[in-house]
Amino acid sequence: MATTILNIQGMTCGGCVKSVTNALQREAGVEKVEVALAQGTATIDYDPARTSPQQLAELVDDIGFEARPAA
Ligand SMILES: [Cu+2]
Repeated sequence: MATTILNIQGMTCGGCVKSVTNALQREAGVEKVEVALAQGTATIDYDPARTSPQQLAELVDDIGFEARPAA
């Protein structure tokens, strides 16, 4: 299991947090998602054999936000 942090732009309310959380949790290999609205981040525990930070960021982009893996 690995952990990654995504920086996410465009989240403004609890509904956004829920949308991002749901999108990430649907992805195979994602174990745990914690979205912090104030910081604009998502901390994700995932199986590196099944998904990647880049792919997770794309999922968030797909629902209308702008995400990129924190360096
Ligand atoms: Cu919102």
